[in-house]
Amino acid sequence: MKGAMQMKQDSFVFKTAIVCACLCAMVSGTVSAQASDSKKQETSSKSDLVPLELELPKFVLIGTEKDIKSNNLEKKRKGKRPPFMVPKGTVNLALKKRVSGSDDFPIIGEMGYVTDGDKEGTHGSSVEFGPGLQHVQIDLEKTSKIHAVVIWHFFRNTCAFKDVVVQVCNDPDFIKPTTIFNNDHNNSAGLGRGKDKEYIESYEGRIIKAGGVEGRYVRLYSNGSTADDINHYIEVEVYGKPVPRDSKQLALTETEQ
Ligand SMILES: [Ca+2]
Ligand SMILES: [Ca+2]
Repeated sequence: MKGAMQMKQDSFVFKTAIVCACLCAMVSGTVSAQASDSKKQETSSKSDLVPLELELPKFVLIGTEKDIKSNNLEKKRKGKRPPFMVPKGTVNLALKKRVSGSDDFPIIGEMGYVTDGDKEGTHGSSVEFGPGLQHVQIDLEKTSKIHAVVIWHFFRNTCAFKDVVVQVCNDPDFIKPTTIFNNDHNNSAGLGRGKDKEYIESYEGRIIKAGGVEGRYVRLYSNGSTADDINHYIEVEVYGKPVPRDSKQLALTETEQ
């Protein structure tokens, strides 16, 4: 009788062990499948990235390169600019789009120069706004997922612009903007203290990382440069993709591509 009881207990222990082993295998299988899926997603999202291709204007520098004195200037880059990766299909959404700003009457040039596609550093290619904090604002016309903003302020002589703040917002009044760049280290512009560095202007333009932030409007501030008090803009490009609002718009976007 005692032997039969022992056998019954042994059999129960054995069955329990099998059930546990099966459950463990299932859980482990699920976990490894999830890990594999996430690895696949990571690999596929990385393979969807391509280097941002920019059409650069001709190099131009009037006079000689000068030393700039600023306690917030970044170190000079050595070698070529590393590739900036963006998702495939990313385009310049700012081209020919409407520009407004803090000063409707520029000293030289017109608002439209900011997005007219002319990036050359030749005389007459930049729009110039007066002293003090000024901004320009580009209306992309649709809420867009933005990956990079590229700025050419002025590169005919060596200079770095002050209080450069770049923001993205879905509201034209920028009530709750997302700031993607801010080199106003002492908050003189009153938009918050920025951690980014001032940089020397170049014909290569400055690529600002936007990280896929969504918005329809892009606003760029500046407050003169190390050369003078004028706020120059040669061109601004905004790289991204419109955000499809519904399947109809998605289909339309795909057809357009
Ligand atoms: Ca232009
Ligand atoms: Ca400042």
